[in-house]
Amino acid sequence: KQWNIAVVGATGAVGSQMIECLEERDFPVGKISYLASARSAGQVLEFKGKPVVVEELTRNSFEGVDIALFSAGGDRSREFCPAAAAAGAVCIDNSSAWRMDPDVPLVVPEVNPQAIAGYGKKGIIANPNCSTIQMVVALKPLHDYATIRRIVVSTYQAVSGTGSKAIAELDRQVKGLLQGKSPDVSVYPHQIAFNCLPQIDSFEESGYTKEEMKMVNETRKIMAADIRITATAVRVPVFYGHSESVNIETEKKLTVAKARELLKKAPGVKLVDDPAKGRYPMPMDAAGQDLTLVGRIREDESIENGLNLWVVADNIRKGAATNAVQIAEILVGKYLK
Ligand code: A2P
Ligand code: 11C
Repeated sequence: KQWNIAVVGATGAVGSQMIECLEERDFPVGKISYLASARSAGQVLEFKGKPVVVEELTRNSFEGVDIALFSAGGDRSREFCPAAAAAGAVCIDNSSAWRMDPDVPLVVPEVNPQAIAGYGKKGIIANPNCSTIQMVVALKPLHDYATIRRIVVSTYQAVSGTGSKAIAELDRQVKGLLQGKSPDVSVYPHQIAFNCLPQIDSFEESGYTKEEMKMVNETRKIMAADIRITATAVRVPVFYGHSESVNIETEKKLTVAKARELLKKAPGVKLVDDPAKGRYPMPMDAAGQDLTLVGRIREDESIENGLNLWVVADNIRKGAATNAVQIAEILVGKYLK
């Protein structure tokens, strides 16, 4: 059977990767529609070599659509997911709009595929934040074995997480600065080229950013409601690939050797941990593929049962588009008729 798919935000950084993932993974697509803002309507893109004209997103865009992949920002998801669901489409939403809704499953296929079963309540399944996805892919096998009690995570996040305007801004700033020009700063509050910004998204009253609190709340919803977790999220001048320094405290002792053994066979994970040979995960290796790379595994000698890890993945692929398409694959394989 083939399925009619709508890609909402088809012209964006994540939307265009969703299209590529559908092609690469040979998803059984019947009709495909590309939706974006009025600015892009009429633009011609392709699907498997055939032209597809971009249409303006409206409430009437979802007639006959089986699955709508949303990545056009939270406001569009809030406004249009209910219309798409009412028209009979299942929405897989990459924005943060619906993630914490108790009637919306928040899914990472390697971690909690069973949650997809609850898709019918609102007709919406949420794709977690990119920094959450790669962290729980790496931690789930360790949690199953040793029960993680506490996580301390610091992120090093690529500009592609912000979207195509931020990719262009880093590119422009680097080129301009190398020519001695003063940089234009528009997407981020400060220059991002040759700099690090300890702010991703806006600040909450607590002093944490929204990005940091997404990691806290989403991890609890996906993996374990009672896990203690604290996060610091930092934007770095990298185009593709988020990196994370993750410290965990476990209930049961977890040695480096055991962690490596568990991660070697974990779904979606590639162990890259040979420090003597200078091998460890780097964003330039993670970019363009779908696995979460894990390395630099060391015991945290400051506590009884602690481990440090370095976790890297392509934020646009596994952190967004691939995860959404994997959810769609399970949905059509197991749930949709
Ligand atoms: P458009 O290209 O027409 O602006 P990115 O995350 O790379 O910035 O991409 C955002 C995506 O969301 C783009 O496809 C963009 O379309 C789409 N988008 C932004 N605003 C709207 C809107 N008001 N209605 C529909 N799509 C939108
Ligand atoms: C970033 N993680 O790297 C963000 C992007 O909630 O889906 C994704 C924001 C989200 O900037």
